[in-house]
Order: sequence, then structure tokens, then C-alpha cells
Amino acid sequence: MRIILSTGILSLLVAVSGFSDNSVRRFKDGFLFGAASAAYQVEGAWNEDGKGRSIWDDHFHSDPDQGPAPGDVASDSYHNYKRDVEMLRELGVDVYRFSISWPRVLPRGFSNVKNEPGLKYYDNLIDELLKYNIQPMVTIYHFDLPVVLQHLGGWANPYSVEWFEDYARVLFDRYARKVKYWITVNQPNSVCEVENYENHLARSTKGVMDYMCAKNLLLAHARTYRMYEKEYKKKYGGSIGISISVNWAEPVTNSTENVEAAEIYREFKYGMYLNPIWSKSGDFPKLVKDRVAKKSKEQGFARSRLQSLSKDDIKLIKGSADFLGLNHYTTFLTSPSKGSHPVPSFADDVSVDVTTKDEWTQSHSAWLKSAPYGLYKACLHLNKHYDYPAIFITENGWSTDKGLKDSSRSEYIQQYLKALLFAIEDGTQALGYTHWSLMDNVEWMAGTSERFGLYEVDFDSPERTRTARQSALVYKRIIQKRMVEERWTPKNLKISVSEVKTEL
Ligand code: PNW
Repeated sequence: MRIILSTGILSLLVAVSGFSDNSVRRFKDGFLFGAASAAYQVEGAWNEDGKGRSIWDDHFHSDPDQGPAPGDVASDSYHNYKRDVEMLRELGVDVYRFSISWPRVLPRGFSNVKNEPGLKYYDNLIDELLKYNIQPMVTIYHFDLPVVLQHLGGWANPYSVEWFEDYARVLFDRYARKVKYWITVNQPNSVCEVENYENHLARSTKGVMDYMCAKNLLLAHARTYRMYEKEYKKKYGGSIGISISVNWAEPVTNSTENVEAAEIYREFKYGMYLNPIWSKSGDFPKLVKDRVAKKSKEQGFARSRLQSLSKDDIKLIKGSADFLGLNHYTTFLTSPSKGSHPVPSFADDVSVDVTTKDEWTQSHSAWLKSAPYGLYKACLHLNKHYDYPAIFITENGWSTDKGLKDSSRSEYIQQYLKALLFAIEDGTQALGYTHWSLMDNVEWMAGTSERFGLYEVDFDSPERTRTARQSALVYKRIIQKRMVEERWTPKNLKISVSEVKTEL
């Protein structure tokens, strides 16, 4: 098949047939399987052992009548980390992606005050993982800024670059010997778009703060990358990347405006971060720079709301990643906006509406439907525009209601991993895949109503008991066989630990 058909024809065949070609495709030895989580979403212990407050603690505690916040206890991984590692052993994974809570290790935000019990918690977790030959993959920042830094303007303050660098240094000094996979920032667009997560960025200036944040995050990422490269990489031999949300976007019909809308959407949502790091010329995408400059002028601003990157910035950022952490969940269909948006705002700058197809399976989250071909297309888009970057799928996942019989999640995993195998066959350099999420957790504004876990968490039990869902067994089987058997379902829900892997 591969020999006879050119890549283009194969892709077309794949796109129309919905991957119905029957040849067996396998994940190569060395491709890493894992699961993912993030500190605020699972840890709990929000005010224990000297932890400071994050913007999420503050957000959910802003109203004194509101009662406890979803993240106060969450899945209580702070006390259950041994069970978490046991679950990873049950799945038979190679890697666990988790994040470190900045206020847990630096309660005052700055690195002058370190919280030893917080640092010790991550030592314990890392050591427990390594004991069973599971590689830790650490996300340095996954949305939970220390509140004291938010009071200084958070990511809009240019000094945030230094705050982050100093925080990262504390982590490298402590853990770089043991941790070989690092991710600086999770989904910069989620952090920076002021519309996201409502109050997350504390009612900041729409259409202005978004771009200040984007620039500072990119610089924080790049400075940290360079620091790691210079001071830790040779000594410890690890790698470091950044996780970017790349959902596929394509025109709802092939009209010129809809095609243009797809490009605008992609460039604003992820080109903003991909282009400076992975393109040959570096810098923000031209489309984004031109569009924001034009709108800013029309709106009476003295200069573009998107601050430019200097030649030195561009140089610093270009090439500042060993791999591209790809967070991919779904596909959106684009057309120019019909309604109006606040002016100025990021949404107004983009001015694109998105829809989905009725026939795509709906998850338990309004924004999330299954369209696996989108992962294939997103991978090919990255190959074409950024010259075949090394990719690590750091998130891909599905939400359900409570319950252990989650055939929709099993199907989602099977279909998306199949799409990934096709992308690999067409040239994508994929290093690994960490499923979102190991267990049910706090889905930000949605609390615990949207369940993303391979393991169910009983949020009514004080122990936060974890139980394997059907999809955990399906995923375990894929990892064991290194291939996707679409019709395979487990006979029962019994799961026991796999043998300790001796080499990775
Ligand atoms: C990610 N979208 O966010 C985050 O990294 C996780 O913390 C989160 O729990 C997970 O995905 C599930 O939501 C996303 O609209 C938020 O396409 C929104 C989208 C994608 C990912």
C-alpha cells in the first residue's frame, strides 16, 4: 500500500474512508505511552503544609458564601500519590505527565521562600514513579499562578519572565537529576486569552492583556529553555518542550471566506506560539501581526496592541524546544463571525465562528466532539508548516458522566490512536502519547461534573476512592499490544499491576 500509493493519495484515501484500511499498524518500540494530570485539578491539600494560594484557589474562594472550592480536596492526590502510581502500574504505562504547583513550592511566588514539605511531596511522587521505571514528565506551569504574582499583574508584567525563570531554576536544581522530560507551559493560549475561564485573569483588559501575556509567556519559555540547555541538559541529558493546544480547524464549506476564516483561526490560536518557535523565520505570524495592527489603528491606538518581538527576542525564541507538546481534543469548522464582539478583544481580532458536525459523537463537555481525522490533519499541517517537528501528544481525552462503562471513551482512544498511526505513517515524528486524564479531576469552571478519567474518582468518599473504568483496560491492551484492535472489549473490569518494565 505504502509503496504503491503516494502520500497524497494515501491521505485522501484515509480522509474519505475514515481509516478503514485494514493493514496492521503498530507503535514502534520506544514510543512512550502514558497518562496526564495537573496539580490544581488533582492534588487538593490547598492550604496544607505551607502551600500558598493560586489564582484558582482565590477565584473559587472569592465569594465567602460559596463554601468549599472543588480544588480544596480535588482527587486528593497529595495524600494518594502511591495509589496514583499503582494505577499507572496497572495501566502499564511508560510515563506520567503531572504538573508542579508553583504556590506549593514557592508560597510567596518568588524563590526567596521555599516550602520544603511541598518540594518533598514532588520528590516522593517522582521517587515512587522511578521505583517502577515510570518516567516523570513535569509540566512547570499548568494555569495555577501564585496569587501574589497576579497582584503584580501576572503574565502581563514583563518581569513575569524572570519570576518564571527563577521558579524553574528551583525545580531544575532539585529534580533535573531525576526528571528527563520537562514542559515549560501548558496551553499558553488558555492562559492568555482573556475570554477563557472567565475570571482566570482577574478581569483584565481585553485585547491588550492577551498579547502582553503571549509575548511574556514565550519569553519566559525561551529563557527557561536556554537556561536548561546551558546548565542542566549536558549534565543530566533530559529534554524540554512546551504544550500547545492544537485542535484542528477547517472551513465549514470551501468558500473563500470560510477558508480564510480557518487560516485566521489557526494562526491566532496556535500559530501565535508555533511560528515563533518552529518556523524558519521566527516571530509572530504575519497574518496576526497585520490584522492586530490594522484593527488597533482603526480603533485609535497609537501602536499595535500586539507588541513586537525584537531581533534578539526572535533569536532567543526560535528553536527553543526539543519537542512540541501537542494537546489535541477535537475539530472545529470555521466561518467569518456573524455576531459582534467587544472592541477591542481577542475574539474581535479573530472574528471567526466555529461549529461542528451533527453526526460527530458528543462528549459530556459542550465543546468536545469526536472527529479523529482532525488529529491526522493537524499532524500533517504541522509537518508542512514547521518542517516535521518532533511531537509528543501531551493531551488527548474525552469526558463522560459518572460510571465505569465508558465505551465512548474507549472508542475515542482507539480512533484517535489509529489516526495517529496514519499520521506517523505519513511522516509525523511522534515520540509518545499521554492520555488526559489518569483519573477524574477538577475540570476547572465545570468542577467535577465532566469526568475525563481512565479511573473514576468517588468525590463523595473521604478517601477519594479510585476505580478503573472499562477504557482503562482498553488502553492497557493497546499499550501491551502496541496496536489498536477496534473490536476488543474487556470481559470484566478486573485490573492488576503489569510487570515492571526494565527498559524504555
Ligand atoms: C485542556 N478546547 O484544556 C487543559 O490542559 C486541561 O487542564 C483540561 O482539563 C483538559 O484540556 C480538558 O478540558 C482545554 O476548547 C480546554 O478545545 C479547552 C479546549 C481544549 C483543551
